[in-house]
Amino acid sequence: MAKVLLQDWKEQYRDKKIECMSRDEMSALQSERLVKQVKNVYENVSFYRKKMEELGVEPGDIKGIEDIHKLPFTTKEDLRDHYPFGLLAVPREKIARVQGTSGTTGKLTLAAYTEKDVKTWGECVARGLVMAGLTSEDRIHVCYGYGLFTGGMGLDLGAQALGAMAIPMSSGNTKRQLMCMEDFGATAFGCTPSYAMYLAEAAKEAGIVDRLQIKASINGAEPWTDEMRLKIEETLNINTFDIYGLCEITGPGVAMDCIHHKGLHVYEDHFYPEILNPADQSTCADGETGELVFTTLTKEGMPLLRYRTKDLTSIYRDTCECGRTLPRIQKFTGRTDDMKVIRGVNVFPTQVEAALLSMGGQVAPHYLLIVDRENNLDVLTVMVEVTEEYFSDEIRKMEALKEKVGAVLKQALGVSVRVKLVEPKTIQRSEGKAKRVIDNRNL
Ligand code: DLL
Repeated sequence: MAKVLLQDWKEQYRDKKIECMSRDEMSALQSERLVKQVKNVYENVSFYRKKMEELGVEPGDIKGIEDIHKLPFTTKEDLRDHYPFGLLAVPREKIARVQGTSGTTGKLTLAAYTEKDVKTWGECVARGLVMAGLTSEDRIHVCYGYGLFTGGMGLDLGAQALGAMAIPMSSGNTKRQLMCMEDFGATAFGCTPSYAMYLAEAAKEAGIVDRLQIKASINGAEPWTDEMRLKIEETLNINTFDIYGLCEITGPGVAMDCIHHKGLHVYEDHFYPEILNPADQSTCADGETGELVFTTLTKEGMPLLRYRTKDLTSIYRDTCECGRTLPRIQKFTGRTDDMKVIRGVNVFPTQVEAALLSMGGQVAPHYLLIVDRENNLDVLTVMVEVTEEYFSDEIRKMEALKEKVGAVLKQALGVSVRVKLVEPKTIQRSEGKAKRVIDNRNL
């Protein structure tokens, strides 16, 4: 535990040439890579040849990155339709690794990587680890799950590329996690932010925070707010960093934020980002929220053109205070599919999180949204945990707190909610991605 203050931070770069490249040079590099990639998928992936033919586009029409809008989109449904290996651009024996993600229903989404893709993946994660101030001397405790999910393997590959020590804990068994963290002298850890919060609370409760040597945590795989970041940082006295990725593009290591926390730097030399209006797919201006769409510029195994992530964010391209010119996508507000429309109002779980954390410690950042339909009307119930400190048997006190939470949430969401206060530690903790919404409406 050794949080470094911004004024004492010494910025380091894994690949300064790329990370601080001028816009013109980056565009030239992206153009060269895109032209090559389009030719590759046209020749080797029948799905893309067909899609391009339907649009009347030939590889020769793509002369540079500015022509990207002429290319077809790819959706998760396309991946499902061609599951498991229908979108490969290389013979199957060239695939060195598959990873996946399990949706809540149906088949999983599978992604395939060649040996070179795996190397690029590790290199991109290592860029982020260096951004978090880590070096080959660090010991990185990985409590993302190992398996088809990319979290465990991704952080592990990054640690390997950096030459750091990887501690492959995988998820689960919090007591054992904390014991190993302490015994092995881990200096950094990676897991979902909800689990990081849980681990932090457990470490505090066990009275071991001072004995840990952790200085940074690398958290991602689900949306979280700045308020949650500050809470984890404060509890463990560390710096935390937001890491983003998806298995279709590469796992963690598509983007990560630096100490300035002004958005996540996208490794756009490999993954070209566009922000598009979800309604008509027109390009959003910088700073305007839309759907994040990626084209993989260097991927060999399963390259994707204009992949619709369904993640909502905005982008800024000015140079960051850390010196990087890599564009910054903002903390995610949610996904087009985890947004709930309650009586016509768009509601994201992260809005609830930010509002609860603004209440000065009366309630914990553990919550669950339950959506029902009663008499043809949407009803949103928010289950909220009261902290040990504020929990009371006095009904009057709890009623007053409930009213206060209701007012704060109504103000934040623009829609009234039913609040259900629950005792500390009653909302189920997740060791992976937290489930924040239950929608019973059968929409
Ligand atoms: O969640 C990869 C990952 C693992 C990222 C570990 C970071 C750390 P998937 O299982 O394919 O891959 O899920 C991808 O998770 O489209 C987002 O909706 C969400 N997501 C990932 N990182 C973040 C983040 C991994 N930092 C989906 N903030 C993505 C918000 C995130 N959402």
